[in-house]
Amino acid sequence: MALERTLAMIKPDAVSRGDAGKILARYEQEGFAVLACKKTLLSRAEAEAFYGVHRERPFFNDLCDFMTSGPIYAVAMERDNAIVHLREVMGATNPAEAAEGTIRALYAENIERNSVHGSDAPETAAEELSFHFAGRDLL
Ligand code: FUP
Repeated sequence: MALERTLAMIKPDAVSRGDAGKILARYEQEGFAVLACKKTLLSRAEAEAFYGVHRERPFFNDLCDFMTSGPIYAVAMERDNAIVHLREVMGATNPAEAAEGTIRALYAENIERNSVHGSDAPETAAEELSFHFAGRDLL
């Protein structure tokens, strides 16, 4: 399987608890190479744009409040089968349904404060990587 790139975010709940390093270490253990990593605070407009696909959903406003409540880590990563593998390591959106040992089972507080994001398909991975990083940043 060819190398693939994906975009991870470590969300404000995990960053504020001091869990970002542990989550990054897990990604490295899983064979991901970190191409770029930055700590950043999303503006309201950036959060709304990033989650634009969910604009009509009832949780959209709360989600944008949460995602702008503190710094996040945006992480560009590379691995064989990166997109699917990251989603497996993350676990289900709702931590109550996340498999044992997944990041959301280990760290997430609830379906909103669920610690991590990972791109869900090649098209979104490309969009989300370029949302956070210029091509020259990916080393
Ligand atoms: P995921 O791809 O697992 O991050 O999940 P979704 O794209 O379905 O949802 C994006 C984010 O919206 C989730 F990470 C958290 C938030 N969300 C809620 O707060 N409530 C919901 O019922 C569903 C999603």
